[in-house]
Order: sequence, then structure tokens, then C-alpha cells
Amino acid sequence: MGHLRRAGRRTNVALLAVLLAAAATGALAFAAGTPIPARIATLTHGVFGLALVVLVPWKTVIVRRALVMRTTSLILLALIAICIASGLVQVFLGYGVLWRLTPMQIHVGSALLAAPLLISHLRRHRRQRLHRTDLSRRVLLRTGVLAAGAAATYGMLEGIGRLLESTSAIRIATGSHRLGPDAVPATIWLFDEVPAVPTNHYVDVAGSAFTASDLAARSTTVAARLDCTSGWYADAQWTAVNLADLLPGDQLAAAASIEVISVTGYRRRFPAEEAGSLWLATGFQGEPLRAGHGAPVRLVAPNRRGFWWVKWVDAVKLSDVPAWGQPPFPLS
Ligand SMILES: Nc1nc2c(c(=O)[nH]1)N[C@H]1C(S)=C(S)[C@@H](COP(=O)(O)O)O[C@H]1N2
Ligand SMILES: [Mo]
Repeated sequence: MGHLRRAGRRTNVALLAVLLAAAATGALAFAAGTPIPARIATLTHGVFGLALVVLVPWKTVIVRRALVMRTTSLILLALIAICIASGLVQVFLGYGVLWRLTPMQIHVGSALLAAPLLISHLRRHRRQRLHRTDLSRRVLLRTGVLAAGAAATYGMLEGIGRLLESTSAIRIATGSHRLGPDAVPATIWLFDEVPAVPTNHYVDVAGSAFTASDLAARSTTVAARLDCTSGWYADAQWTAVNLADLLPGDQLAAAASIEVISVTGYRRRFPAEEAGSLWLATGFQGEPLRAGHGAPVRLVAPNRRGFWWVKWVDAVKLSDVPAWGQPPFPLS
């Protein structure tokens, strides 16, 4: 009996570690914009997610042993199940809008809702502490077996996806699925709204004012991939001018970061060295930008996820604040 109880506690420790790792790699998967970091983040995220599934039989034994199951525990369980299921839907069925929500919104939303419940769950069971022996060789061996089981499940699901010619087989390193340029949805990060911006709006670029037509006159066609964290990407042609060509060189050299601010207040800050890979766009696929997509001027930031592509640009400012002096994800 004592032995069983100990095993149960270790299952709980493993579950907690895996949940935290899944959350951390999920955040990294949202942050990563280039193939190698994205591949590492999405692969480890998938393996941690599946490790939760692998642990289900053991956790079931523990849950069965409990005398009562609280409603909050049931909700926590349901949220984690929804999170895993919507993650699998995103991978195997792709980006699609179900009842106004995307699988990714459900995936992240359920994880965020589960977090406070998990904290109170841990508080209620705080007597289960980490023991010295939790790092023994036998435990490390079992951890290896769990990792191998989760990795094998991942490999098996990838294989099935290929055999069934699921869209999972052609998703890119970030996990996103392809959309044609015509199908790109006007996307809001969280709470922003499409503003009405006049076509002759002046964009302030480090103190100089430009209208969209001023910028268009200096633009070239740039091929770039817009890769939204809601799980789609689109390759398209943008009519855009490079920020390094607009910003005064001496001021740029002295600055730490470039802040791009929307008329809505939405903003992102980039390292000053990145000026050469940031573009102010006025056109998409040879047409002027549309209102929902950032008209009259929006940022194009290849190699960065969609939430960096500030729409309805009002100002581009050079500043001494380092680029990391901002929340990792926008709060609006
Ligand atoms: N001002 C502002 N810019 C924004 C957003 C926003 O909500 N507000 N959403 C971002 C996100 S999450 C993405 S994926 C892209 C989407 O661009 P699109 O609407 O042209 O598809 O814009 C980005 N720029
Ligand atoms: Mo996005």
C-alpha cells in the first residue's frame, strides 16, 4: 500500500513537471518565428502534450483512490482534456473556424483557464512535496521510459497523419497550415479593433511625416510569409519600403530599439539592428491594403510571427529602451 501511494505521488510530480514544460514550450512556439527554433519548440511541445496522455492510466489509479472528486478538479480535468483535443484538431485538421473560435483559441484559452485551477489544486495537495529520492536513478529511468513513450506516440501520430494525407503532413515548422493570399482573415491579436484611418493619414517615421502614397512611391515588391499564431500562414507579395531606407542612419546607429505604434495603441518594439528586415507596406498582392489588413500603412516583419506585423501604423520611433523592454506578447 505504502509503495502504491509513493508511486502515485511520483506520477503527480511527473504530471506537474510535464504540464509546466508543455506550457513553457507552448509559449516558446508562439514566440519562435524562424524554422529551427520553431521546430524545436513545436516538437517538444507536442511530445510534452502527449506525455500527459501517456500518464493518464497512472493518474486514473490515483483519482479512483480518492474518496471525493471536487467539481473544481473535474473542471481542471475537462480543461486539460479540451486543451489536448483542440491541439490535436489544430495539427490534424488545420486552421478552421468552428463556431467563431479557432482550435488554437480553444487550445490557448483552455490552458489559460486551467492555470488558476491548477494552482489551487496544488495548494490543496501541498503535502505532496518533492523528495530527495525523486531524483534517484530508478526515477530517471522511468522518466526516460515516459519520454520514449511520448516520443513514440508523437512519431506514430505523425506517421498516421502522412498515411491519411492529413494536412498535418504539410504543416510548416511553426505548426501553421497554408492559406492562399485571398483567404487571409483580418486578424486581431486580442482586443484591438479595426479603426477608420483616412488614406492621407501621416505616418511619423522618426520625426518625418509620410502618407501612404509617399511611401508607395519609394516601395518595391517584397515576398514575405505572414505566419499567425492562430495556426495559418500565407505567402504573399507586399508593396513595401524598407525601414533602413527611411530612418536616418546616424539616429538609427545610436538607437537601441525601433517602436512601431498603431493608431489603436497596439505596439511592438524591435532591436534597432533589425531595421533592414522591417518594411512599411501599403499594398498586398498588387492592390492597396484593405481596412481590416492595416490600411493605409502596416508593418511587414518577415521571420517574426504575425503579432509583430503592426497594422494601421501611426508612428515609428527610435528609442533608447532595449527591445526586451516590453511584454513578450502584446496585451491588447
Ligand atoms: N494594430 C494591430 N495590429 C495587428 C494586430 C492587431 O490586433 N492590432 N494583429 C496582429 C496579428 S495577431 C496578425 S496575425 C496580423 C494579421 O494580419 P492580417 O489581419 O492582415 O491577416 O496582424 C497583426 N497586427
Ligand atoms: Mo496572429
